[in-house]
Amino acid sequence: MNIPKSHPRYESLKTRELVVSGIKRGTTSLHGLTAHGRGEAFDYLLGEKTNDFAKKSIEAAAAVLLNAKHPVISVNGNTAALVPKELIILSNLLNASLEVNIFHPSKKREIKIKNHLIKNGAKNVLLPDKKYKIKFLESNRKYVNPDGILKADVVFVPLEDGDRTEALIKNGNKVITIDLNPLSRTSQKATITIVDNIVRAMPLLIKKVKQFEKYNHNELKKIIKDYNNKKILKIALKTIKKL
Ligand code: PTJ
Repeated sequence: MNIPKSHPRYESLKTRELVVSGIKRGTTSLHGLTAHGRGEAFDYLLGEKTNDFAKKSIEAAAAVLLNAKHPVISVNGNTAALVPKELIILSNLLNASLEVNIFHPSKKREIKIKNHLIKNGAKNVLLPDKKYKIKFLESNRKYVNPDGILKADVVFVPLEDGDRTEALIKNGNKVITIDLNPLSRTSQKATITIVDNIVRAMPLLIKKVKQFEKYNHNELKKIIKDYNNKKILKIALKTIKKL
C-alpha cells in the first residue's frame, strides 16, 4: 500500500505495513499482528517517542552487549519484518550471532526468516536445532543452536512473548529486551528493558554501541552498575499514568 507522506500517522502506518509485508512474505506469524497492535497502543500512551528512561536503558544495553563474551541476537517473525537491517548491523558490530527463535512453531517460517536476513545482508544466521534445548522452558522457544543461545552469556530478545526470559535468566544468562509494554512478563523479568518502539530504539542502540566501543572495561562496568531496571520500569509506568 502506498502511504502518502503527508498522512499524520505516516510513521505508524509505514511500520504497520512492514508487519503486513512480513505476513505476506511468510516470515511473520498472523499472531504478529495482535502483538504489533498491543505495541501500538502502548506507544500511544508513551507519546510515540524515545523517552529519557528508554535512553538510559539503551546505554546500559550497549554496555552489557559490549561487555559480553558471547552475545546472541534472537530474531522472531516481528523483528525480522520491522528491523532486519538494524539487527544485522548490530550483529556485525558486536560480532554476535543472529539466531532465529520463534514462538509459533514452523520450520518453514524459520527458514524464511533466515533467508530474509541473508537477503538483507546477513552472512550467517543460526537456526534452532531440536537436539539442543534450554532448561525451564516448555514452548518451541526452548530449542536452540549449540553455537548460539546454548553457549551465550547475553541474549538480546526484542518483542518476546514472555515465557522465555525467565527461563534464560534461570539458565544464567543476562537478557536484554525491547518491549513497549513495561508490565509484560518479559519487561519485568529482563536484566535490561528498553521500553520503546523497536523501530526507534534499534538505530539508537547501534549509535550507542559505536560510541561505547572506545570505552574500556571499567567504564562499561560503571554504566552497568549504575543502571537499575526496576527503577526504569517504574518511571515508564508513571509516564503512562500521567497522560
Ligand atoms: O514469530 P513468533 O512466532 O516468535 O511470534 C512473535 C510474536 C511477537 C507474535 C510473539 O513473540 C508474541 O506473541 O509476542 P507477545 O506476547 O504479543 O509480546 C510481544 C511484546 O512486544 C508485547 O509486549 C508488545 O507490547 C511488544 N511490542 C509489539 N510491537 C512492538 C513491541 N515492542 C516494541 N516495539 C514494537 N514495535
